[in-house]
Amino acid sequence: MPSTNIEDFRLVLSNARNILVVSGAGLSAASGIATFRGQGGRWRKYDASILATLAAWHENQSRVWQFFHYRREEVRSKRPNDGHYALARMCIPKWRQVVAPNATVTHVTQNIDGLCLEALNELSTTSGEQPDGTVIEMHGNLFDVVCNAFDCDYRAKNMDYPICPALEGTEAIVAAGHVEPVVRRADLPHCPKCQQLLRPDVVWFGERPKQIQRILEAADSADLCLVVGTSSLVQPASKLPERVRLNGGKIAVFNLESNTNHSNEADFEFVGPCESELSQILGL
Ligand code: BJW
Ligand code: ZN
Repeated sequence: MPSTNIEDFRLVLSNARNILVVSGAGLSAASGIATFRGQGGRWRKYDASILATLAAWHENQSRVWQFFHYRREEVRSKRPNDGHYALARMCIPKWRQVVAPNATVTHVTQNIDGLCLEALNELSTTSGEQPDGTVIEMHGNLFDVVCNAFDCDYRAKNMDYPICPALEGTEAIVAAGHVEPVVRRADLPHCPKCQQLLRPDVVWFGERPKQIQRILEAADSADLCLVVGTSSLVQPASKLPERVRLNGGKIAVFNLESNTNHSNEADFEFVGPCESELSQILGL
């Protein structure tokens, strides 16, 4: 059985040399962003996980762009919560030194909402301290686009609202009970360099996660892994704690529910909303 003893956890934390944080949708739940596999994990009548595939993209680019347009609009008004800030403090020397003085921190998030980086940038600006920890968005970012053409290297941050005029209002049409609009390919976002279709720069099933080599290296050198708000059903993120454990490291799970994939192999398990648990248990 994993321990729930906060003092024992803090001792492990204070002695850690390399900390790997693996976070998922539960971290952003308190910011008002639906998790993938929980309630609200559907868009219109579609399962979000089914849409997160290359097959869905090839089948209906209009639908996938409408889905991303909707999520870009949803997320732009959302703010980081206390869970994001607690983890961001782990990446800023003046806070981390209090709880884990000798540790490096690599925060690998599966979330594409940008809130982990937003919290880190905000705390860095307000405290005037440079982060020394790293946040890696392994499944990409909602506001990044990449050219769909195999021979074009265009890739950019795109905060436009709407990303193209034809997507504006598509959600309202469906919400009003009308059939799903079909946006013509020519009216979807296009590459300014080669005029081919753009796609969201996110990682769908079957695709290679971003910065995977760096992530695996961080896992191999970690002696403590915090697994936060993820169902741990999706590889390779779900395999990272196991990697840490095989190297003799400890695992601490923070989740609203017990018995997630990693509960059995965890050394510590803190069941509850991570937006309050993290700051309390980390002491940040
Ligand atoms: C709270 C809380 C609160 C709620 N406080 N907790 C068989 C066939 C085909 C493929 C495979 C196969 N077997 C394995 C694969 C590989 C596949 C995979 O894992 N499939 C499984 C589903 C079977 N993986 C891939 O294809 C990945 N690529 C890959 O493996 O490449 C090969 C490779 C590996 C290594 C090196 C080189 C190459 C890519 C996976 C891409 C996943 N993409 C998505 C979509 C992103 C874009 C988009 O958003 O549209 O990423 S899917 C979706 O799931 C999204 C999420 O990041 C990801 C994980 O979900 P997450 O975060 O865990 O959310 P939930 O909803 O599942 O869980 C929420 C949790 O929070 C719950 O536990 C709650 O209890 C908790 N919670 N509120 C604390 N307040
Ligand atoms: Zn292009």
